Amino acid sequence: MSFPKNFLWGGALAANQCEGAYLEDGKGLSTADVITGGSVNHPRMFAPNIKEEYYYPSHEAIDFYHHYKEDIALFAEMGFKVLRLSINWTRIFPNGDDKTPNEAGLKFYDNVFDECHKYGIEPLVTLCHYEIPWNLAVKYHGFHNRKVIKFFLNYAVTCFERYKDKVKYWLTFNEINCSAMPAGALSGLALVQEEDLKRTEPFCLDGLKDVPQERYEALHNQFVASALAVQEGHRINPDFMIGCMLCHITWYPHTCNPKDILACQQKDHLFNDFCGDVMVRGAYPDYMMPYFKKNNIDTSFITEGDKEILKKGTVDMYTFSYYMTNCVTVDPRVEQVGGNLIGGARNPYLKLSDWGWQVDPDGLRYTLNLLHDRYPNIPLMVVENGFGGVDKVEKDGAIHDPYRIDYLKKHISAMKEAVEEGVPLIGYTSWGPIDIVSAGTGEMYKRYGYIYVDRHDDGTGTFARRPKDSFYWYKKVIETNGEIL
Ligand code: BGP
Repeated sequence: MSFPKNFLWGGALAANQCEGAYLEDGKGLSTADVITGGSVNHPRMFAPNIKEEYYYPSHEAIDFYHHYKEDIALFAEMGFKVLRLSINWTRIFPNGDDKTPNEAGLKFYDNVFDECHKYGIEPLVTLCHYEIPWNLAVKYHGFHNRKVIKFFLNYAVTCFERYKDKVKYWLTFNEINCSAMPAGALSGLALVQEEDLKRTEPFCLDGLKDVPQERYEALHNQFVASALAVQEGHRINPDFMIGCMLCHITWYPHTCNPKDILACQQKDHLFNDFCGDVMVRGAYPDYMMPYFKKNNIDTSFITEGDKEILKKGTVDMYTFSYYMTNCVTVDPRVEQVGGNLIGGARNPYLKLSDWGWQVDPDGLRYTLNLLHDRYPNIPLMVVENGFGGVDKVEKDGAIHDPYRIDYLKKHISAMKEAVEEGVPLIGYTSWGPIDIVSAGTGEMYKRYGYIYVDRHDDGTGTFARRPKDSFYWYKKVIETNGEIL
């Protein structure tokens, strides 16, 4: 057994990390557009009063908005079967609460999808990837306000109707489970408080006040918005495959101390299982109620009507990002490491990437089996995975990236083993097939691509594209359906 014949090989992008053209053709300001660039040592900042002296990576990004034809042609050359990208809500509804959509924005994505189909590439579209219209954050306090459910639904239905014959695969919210954590600030669903909006100087994302009651209410409203969108999507085109998307951080107990095991199970419940259970099984899981009670979260926001909506709006597939694993321990002396938005205890068996993430291909095989055991009735898709590293352009223009090939090879091989073990995996879109802005640090310096982009953190560069060694390697992988790695 090997990868299924129609396996969806491809790559994944997010609008605010690649498009640029941040106010072009009627686009409105999004939450991502008011976040500055940073680095591994300098956190990104909220700087809503746009000023010349600050650098906002989303404003130009890699200018996919004007280069999409060239980029999609390169993806086609690699043999992509699928391209995951997000629609920027503010291209369609610049303020989020507008009465009518912006035709120029709708047209842009028509063009992008047509270009994909020209090469037989199936688009996989995320409706909300770490950004919402800034106006919704300011005027309504983002998803904390139930009115935003209506605005999201209006946006989703507008997209479903417009692209019903061009897009079959949809995801509602990117890494929705990050909104369950205080770190959800970056998710663009940031619950910026009124006092923060009055600040004239940039302020750190991590510095946002965390109000757990509001955080869980906002997450709940996203669940309801997603479930309603799933129902509407199926009404508009019964062939749609609509998925949830989670940031799956697989946790291991640091030791076999039962206290570590219990702490690990709780972490898993709160971070990984909770959102998946609501979206796949259609109800809040039992373990959340005692947690809410213990943490003084009033759950009266979960109305009977909402429960019905959640039950009727379960997803057709479970998709997730996988970059690394972390450990959990009750022992405060154990060294901590960073990770994708959330860190954990150091695993002595794993090596760290340049950005301090623990590289763990076997963990992907384990995770796929874990998820299939938990949700046996729906297919899985890995919609993000990849290696953020530093690339060097040689004098002759070549870019040798054996570290990236090594990472991807091992992870694809782990997926293959999981498929052989019976996991219904239908696709793989590696993260950032072309270099894009990093979400965590806002850098271009951290690169994931098979295609190099001449763009740098000081805003210089020609935007020229150039294949790296991994480009030719991934082409072969797709050509042989994962047989030659
Ligand atoms: C995920 C996000 C992506 C992305 C990726 C890599 O959490 O969905 O948007 O960027 O992580 O993270 P980074 O860009 O910080 O390296």
